[in-house]
Amino acid sequence: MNTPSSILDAIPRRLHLQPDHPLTITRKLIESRFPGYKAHNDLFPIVSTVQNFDSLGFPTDHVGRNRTDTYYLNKETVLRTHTSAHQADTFRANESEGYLISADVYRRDAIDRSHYPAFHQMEGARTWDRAQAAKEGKSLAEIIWADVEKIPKHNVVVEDPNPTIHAERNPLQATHSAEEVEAIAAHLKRSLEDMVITIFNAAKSATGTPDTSSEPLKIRWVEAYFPFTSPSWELEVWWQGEWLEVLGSGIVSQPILNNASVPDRVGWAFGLGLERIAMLLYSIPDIRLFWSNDSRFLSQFSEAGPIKTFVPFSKYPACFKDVSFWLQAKKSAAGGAGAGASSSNQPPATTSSDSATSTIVPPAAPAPTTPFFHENDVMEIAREVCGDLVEDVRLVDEFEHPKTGRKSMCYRINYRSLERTLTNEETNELHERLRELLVERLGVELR
Ligand code: FA5
Ligand code: MG
Repeated sequence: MNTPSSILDAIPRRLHLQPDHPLTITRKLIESRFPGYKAHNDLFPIVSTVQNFDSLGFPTDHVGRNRTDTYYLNKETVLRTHTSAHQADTFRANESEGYLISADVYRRDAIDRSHYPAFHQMEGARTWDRAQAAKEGKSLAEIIWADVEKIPKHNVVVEDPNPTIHAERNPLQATHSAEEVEAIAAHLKRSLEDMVITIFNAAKSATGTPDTSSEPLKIRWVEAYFPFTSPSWELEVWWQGEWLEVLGSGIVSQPILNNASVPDRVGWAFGLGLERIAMLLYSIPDIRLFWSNDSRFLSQFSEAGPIKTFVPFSKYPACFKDVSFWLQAKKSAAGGAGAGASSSNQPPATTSSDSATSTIVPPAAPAPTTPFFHENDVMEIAREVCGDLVEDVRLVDEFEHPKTGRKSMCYRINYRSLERTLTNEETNELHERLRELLVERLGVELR
């Protein structure tokens, strides 16, 4: 069990179901772009490691399974780290050609304006039946292309420089033809582009400014990797001067469908961050706001009225403090995971690589004598000490002593409340407590 009470307290909140909450409004707006897809919004967040990992083909040594990344309740039970945990069961139920699953998910993760340890995802999937196509005397690709035509067209230029299939980086599955995958990919991409463009247009009309004054929408598809799709892609949106990853997606691994007793079905799936989309829709600047009970936040959203851009109540001053420490002992050749087991196939200049499920290369297992250090443990301690008073934690310096081989890290903690001005005394106290806990829990030596 590595799940703190602050995380357990988030479980009953069910923000995506709260009337007039921005996540509810965002969810409903997205759902409206997927007519005929069966929506599941009430699936229980505690799942087995089989559901969260094994059913999706995660290798046994995948970093996503680590206690540094996932909240465990016991050895075989976790807080779901993604809505994909329900893929196998939902495919098995076989109730509809398309489905959507919106739910709270939990991860030990970075701390910044677009990352929170409890957040919400929406999963979507659409499959077609090979046997049905054969009965109709048509090819599967033909049927899918006809469905592609039913998705609203748009004229936004989308950056998509890579081929749909790439033999090494983004391979075709053995049982699929290139023709089928081109059709499924077109259906997936056009569906999701339509969704993002709908959100963007709603956001644009929400500001009340004429078209010419707002920035044009910039979106791009990048290659990705997931154990449960191939080929795979992520969709990124240009947001506040950076590429923001909003979703991962791909062609569903056929073994998942086979194991779910629907071997004739072929299709796509995606998983998006609901907060990320809501931030685009309302211009919400910080992910912590979604959890706020402050009426200055909540009163700004209504399901009945038109969408209106969020007006920040005054921005309170930030205060940053650094903490530097030596890692416990001499670094051995095996090294441990080090800071941020991030995926290696991300393009540069993305706000964040949301890699908990997509990391390809597991880090070398730490040698038994090497103390294990993972950045997420620093994040977790910062959350525990500061709650929502910490805005951002980032590594600002890292070096290895040339003689001793000891490693030193320096993290910058940015303190800011969303609701009031913090006093110096208060931040000093928080920072002092943070320093103490780093020593106590991680055995580091402060510098
Ligand atoms: C996944 O979770 C995959 N299950 C998505 C998927 C589904 C791929 C189906 C293929 C098929 P990823 O770890 O990248 O992928 O997370 C998906 C999205 O969740 C991200 O793009 C991002 O929008 C959001 N997200 C990830 N981590 C956080 C976080 N800590 N806080 C807020 N949003 C996050
Ligand atoms: Mg990702």
